[in-house]
Amino acid sequence: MSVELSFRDNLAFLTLNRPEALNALSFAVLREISAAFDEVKASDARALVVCGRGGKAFCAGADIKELRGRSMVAQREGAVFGQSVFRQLDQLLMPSVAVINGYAFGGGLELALACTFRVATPSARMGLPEIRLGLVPGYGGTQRLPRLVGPARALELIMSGRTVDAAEAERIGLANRVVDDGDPHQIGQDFCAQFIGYSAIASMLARQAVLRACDVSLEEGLRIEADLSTLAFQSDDAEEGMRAFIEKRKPQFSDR
Ligand code: CO8
Repeated sequence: MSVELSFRDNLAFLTLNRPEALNALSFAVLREISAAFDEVKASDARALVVCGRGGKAFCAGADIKELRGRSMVAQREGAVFGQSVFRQLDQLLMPSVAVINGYAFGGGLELALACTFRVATPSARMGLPEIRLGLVPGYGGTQRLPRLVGPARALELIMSGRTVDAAEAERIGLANRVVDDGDPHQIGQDFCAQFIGYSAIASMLARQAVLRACDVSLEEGLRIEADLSTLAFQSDDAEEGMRAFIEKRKPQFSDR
């Protein structure tokens, strides 16, 4: 198996395990990732950590050896398939965090872009180098990168194919944070610790509101926010959170 899925302490860990090819995304690997996302969706994990085994790469992108010599129809189907797999991350009720140590190129960076958060170690190197292969990103990079870093920066990175190091990634908002090297699972777990203790309902509704912010007008977005924040008030967790504040104690959230 080129994809390992494990569960620990309320978290799911998806680990790309094809280090001999720098965890490159063959179509077989993409199918395994898709099945793993389905399993995560059906679990009671509160967050998903995505990382790569081998220490050298998170993921070096789509499997270039497999992409050559295919028909245009097959390439388009491949792009749509890869997009649909990464889209599964948006549809999870829980947030996801990519732990990027080493290379995250092409489809590998697109996988990280589809996660809710990105944490980089100092060895992280990121980019969309497709232009250097005469290609264009096909797994969501042209759409998610500008939403994250703005259209001018995204265009520069996509049209030059240049590599961004960890410090620059953090500065331009591509990475949420740079942390010391270490075990990727532990890094992911430490990052998730800041939000997994809160109500899963409030967390899900807040994430949905922000995810939709980029796709709709401000007016529509404010309507969505009013609806989702009103919905949050209906939860037992909201009642518990406000009561605990007044009673000066720590809230006990139940995800109801
Ligand atoms: N695909 C297939 N194999 C790869 C890939 C890849 N993306 N990246 C690395 N490998 C393999 C190498 O071929 C090599 O295998 P072997 O030993 O059998 O030759 C092994 O991994 C180790 O790689 P290197 O020897 O190259 O390691 P280096 O440390 O010298 O270099 C790099 C590391 C800089 C990361 C280098 O491997 C590299 O540049 N890789 C390619 C990065 C890249 O261009 N990624 C973008 C790919 S295109 C894409 O992602 C989207 C295409 C559009 C999708 C549309 C869908 C239909």
